[in-house]
Amino acid sequence: MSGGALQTDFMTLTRFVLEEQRRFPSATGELTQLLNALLTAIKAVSSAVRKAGIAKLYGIAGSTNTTGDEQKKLDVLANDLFINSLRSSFTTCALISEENETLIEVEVEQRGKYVVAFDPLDGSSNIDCLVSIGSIFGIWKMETNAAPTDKDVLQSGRKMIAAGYALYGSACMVVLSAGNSVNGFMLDPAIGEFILTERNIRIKPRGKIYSINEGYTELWDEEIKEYVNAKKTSTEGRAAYGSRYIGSMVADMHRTLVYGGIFLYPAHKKSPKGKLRLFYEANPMAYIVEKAGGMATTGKEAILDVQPTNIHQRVPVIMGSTEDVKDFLAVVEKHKK
Ligand code: P6P
Repeated sequence: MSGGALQTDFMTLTRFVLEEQRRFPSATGELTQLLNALLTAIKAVSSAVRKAGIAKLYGIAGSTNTTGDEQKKLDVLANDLFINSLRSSFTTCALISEENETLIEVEVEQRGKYVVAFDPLDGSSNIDCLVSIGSIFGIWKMETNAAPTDKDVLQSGRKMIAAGYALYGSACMVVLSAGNSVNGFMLDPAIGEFILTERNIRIKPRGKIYSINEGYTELWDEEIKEYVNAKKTSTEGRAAYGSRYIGSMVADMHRTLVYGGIFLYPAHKKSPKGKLRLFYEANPMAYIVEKAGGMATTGKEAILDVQPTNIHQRVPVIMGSTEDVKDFLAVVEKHKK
């Protein structure tokens, strides 16, 4: 039929995950149930973000979170949406949120086997000026649905069974991997479903864009200065890289996934461990990048191999196209000598 005819056979995110999960005999459908709960929260956040100006949801909530960031009204709203949706899905036993100091336990009668770490609204400093923001999530599966202790949840990103993010930009898109390929699903507001639009996303082996906040240049270690200068300098047969920095990790990382290149939020003199959080920013993004064929490192080890010591710990983040990350690691190696 001609273009524009009504679709009658949508590949929705739910259907895609169901079909993918059925390849695992042990699959119980619980992960699909969990992801549906996540999608409900994401749709509600997307709706709130789009009408924030009208609903007077801009501005600060008058409180601060674990990071010490002033919480925006939308931060608090998004956090409540994620917690309530996940708790009532009967699939989770504990939640880790950027907005909550301590581990969020799920009541025994609602408990399942999954632990979800999430940043409900990442990049909230950009909310009031309409720059793209996002939600980030990582999912681990416990052996039992007993109430996990902090120690139980302190698992490396290598143990995640799924991860992804939602981008609230010119459209609302969810990028997800449930252990195999990375796929992009665009929200069709007309039917409230996430439709598969980018199958098997692969990151280019080398890009042409570097992404870092150059306002911190004087605070950087020497290897970062040397690496960034090298990206700014054309060499035989290779033009200087372009610079792009949005200040919302989800937006900067989605561009890096789609166009290739490298995103860096390194440690610096004022943030000796880096700024970004391991559980709900670095790990999920590293999972997606690695599943899409890229690399994600702290500069010392793969981000997914970091053995966590607390649920809000920070790590340096360098991730993106493999060749660009390998260039960085070569500079680090050189500085060791
Ligand atoms: P800076 C947003 O606050 C965030 O957590 C990430 O989304 C983003 O990559 C980073 O911080 C931006 O930090 O110091 O460059 O403003």
